[in-house]
Amino acid sequence: MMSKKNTPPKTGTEAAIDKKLVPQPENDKTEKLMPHTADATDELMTTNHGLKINDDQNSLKAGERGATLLEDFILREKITHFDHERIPERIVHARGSGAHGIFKLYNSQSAVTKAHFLNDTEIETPVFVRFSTVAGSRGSSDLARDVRGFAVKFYTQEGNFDLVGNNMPVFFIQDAMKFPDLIHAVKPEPDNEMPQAASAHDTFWDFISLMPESAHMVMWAMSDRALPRSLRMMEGFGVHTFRLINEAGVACFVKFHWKPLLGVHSVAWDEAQNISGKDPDFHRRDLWDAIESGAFPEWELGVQIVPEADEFKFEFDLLDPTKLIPEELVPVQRIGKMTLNRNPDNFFAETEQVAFHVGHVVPGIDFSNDPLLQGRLFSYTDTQLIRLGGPNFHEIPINRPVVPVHNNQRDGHMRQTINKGKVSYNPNSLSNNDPMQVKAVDGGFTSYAERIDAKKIRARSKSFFDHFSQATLFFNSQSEPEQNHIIDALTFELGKVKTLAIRERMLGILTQINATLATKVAYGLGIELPNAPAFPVNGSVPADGKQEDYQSLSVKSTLKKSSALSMANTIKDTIKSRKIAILAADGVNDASLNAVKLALEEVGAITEIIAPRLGTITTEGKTKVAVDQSFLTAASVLFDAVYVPAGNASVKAIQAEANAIHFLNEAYKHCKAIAADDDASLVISATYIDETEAGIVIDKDAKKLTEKFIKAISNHRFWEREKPRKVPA
Ligand code: HDD
Repeated sequence: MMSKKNTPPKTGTEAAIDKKLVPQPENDKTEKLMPHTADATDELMTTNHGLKINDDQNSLKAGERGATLLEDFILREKITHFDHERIPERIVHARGSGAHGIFKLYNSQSAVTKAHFLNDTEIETPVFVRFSTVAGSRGSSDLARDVRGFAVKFYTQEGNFDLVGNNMPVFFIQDAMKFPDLIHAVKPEPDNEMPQAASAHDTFWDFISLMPESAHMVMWAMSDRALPRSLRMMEGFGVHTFRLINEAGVACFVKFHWKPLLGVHSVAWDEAQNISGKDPDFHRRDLWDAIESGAFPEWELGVQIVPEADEFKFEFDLLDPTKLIPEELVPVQRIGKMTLNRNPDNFFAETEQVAFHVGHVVPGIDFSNDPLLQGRLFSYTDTQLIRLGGPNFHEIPINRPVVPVHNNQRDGHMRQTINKGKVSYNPNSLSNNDPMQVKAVDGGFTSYAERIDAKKIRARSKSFFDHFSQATLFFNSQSEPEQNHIIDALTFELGKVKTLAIRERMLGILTQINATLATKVAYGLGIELPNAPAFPVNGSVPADGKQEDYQSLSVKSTLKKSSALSMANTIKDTIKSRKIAILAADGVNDASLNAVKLALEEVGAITEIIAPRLGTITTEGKTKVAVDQSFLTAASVLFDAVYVPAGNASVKAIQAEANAIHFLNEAYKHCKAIAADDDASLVISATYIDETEAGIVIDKDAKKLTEKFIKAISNHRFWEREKPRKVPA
């Protein structure tokens, strides 16, 4: 019998059919459309041209100790390919993590849109999602204070629909004309390329202090939303107002939302900075591990629908991307669920090469005139041309729609499709006009026939001039700890700014948002609070600029608070996939360890045993238990909660271990749930932990302890403990 090694190598298509394809195929047709994965298991090594390789260890030399020969085409092919392995990173959102999944609709939205995937509840639409930070390079830390990108590609039966959003519902600027300026300002400064992945520097705040329209977004970016606990615990927003169009051609406005089923949670700033050192891949790892372990992340897709007739009924302009529609005014209807259930096979091929574009829409979804959105409609294809090297990036497997593509576009760099026949134009008679354009009734895309009758003008609508009312609404809607975090973040960021005039100008903006906020930041910076400047701020108008572009209207939001804006009001009913550290050593009490460990795991939490050294620990009952991490490799910032079980020898060893005491103190400082068996309270007494405070659970009874501990972990954090700031660590 011929061995597998002797069979000819499989074609790409055959190899692909052996494996799950990208995105997961639903039938033979889609499978054939995406025959691009390769699995080398049990395969022979060849050059890129199919020649079997005999020696992959040595280059071809003139004698054993001689020079390498130019003739060595195998070496040259390998090195040349290696030399070209990198492509330019994304100009923004360079650092990202991706995952595959599916989207399933709850109930038909045919009343408002004709998009098939939002009409038919039977359809499971494959998706690929890429989360990202904005400012940092590809190798930067996940835990930078930053906006997170939340880009979803729906592979629908009518073509790809990309919802390219962020984890914040508004943006810094109102017009795409200012995007390069914003990004130049936030990126590392061009003379010394510092700081990496941080907005805490002069150029960012210089720009922001001159752009009052960014006030609302700055509140979000300085809030804990910029420090997510996990990508799985972030909201997502389409940001702009889009349009939905139904079968009858009736349009309405829509804002898209993603609501995470695990709730919206963040980490503390001190913690974020620590995580950046201990595990810069914290978010990427968390997403990967959750999917590998079957704890699939889920979000509900929400829509806020505004009939066209209501376009002017709000205090703000629906086209202004620095404004959100408060959920109190227009509730978010949850219409379907996205589940991420498969990690990419290859980071480069999928996560790095995926190309999103706000202009990828399907019939039933259309744009509004938001000037930021309009500029984005140009930018995304343009950026792929340089990044992915030419006009055929749509042929890269991750970017291919799951439906066939036919048109008269031809050739270009790295063309994959082999188009048959002579005809590449339309109209034609030689090929019966194929491929034929499609009538709207048969699914052909038609743009919404919005009536436009206007003069060409470079200007901004006065309805965009209210820059502060929603910034104030956001700040006022936060809980007290959340407000304190915003004050601390601004004090930190502006504290890193060297130019006094920039700090002062920013304080001028803060006074327009909230007097207490401005006073507290001014105090932290040790400078006098300036009198609130009336915009235009001195020096903010370019020599040839138009004064009115920089004015701000003084508008007060009628709504005083919006509860959806505060993470304090998020769901707190689960500890699924939360990471709990158990600090133990030889002599740990079996019952005290096992009862709590099992109970936590039963409700979906992940436990890890941290001990003085790796290997195993021996329990009081002489059982050997595997250690997951030592105090050298573990850090409290990588966990959600800590438990110290009983057992005389174990308790003594933990109490004597400086790193264990630091671990507990740090978890306490970061306001996490901490539990200890009553018989382990010796350990607690060696720390700064105040046993009487919220989130500290000490009990002899394992059952009672677990009940209280689980409740405490699901609360996420006890920010009220932060105030006294007793922990110097
Ligand atoms: Fe953008 C990438 C989100 C404004 C130009 N943007 C990019 C990504 C996300 C967003 C999530 C990463 C996609 C991925 O994972 O590959 N961008 C936004 C949001 C915006 C926004 C929510 C405002 C509401 N962007 C914006 C403007 C412009 C761009 C105004 C230009 C006029 N964005 C780009 C880009 C990027 C990009 C340069 C870089 C890489 C890419 O597109 O594919 O074209």
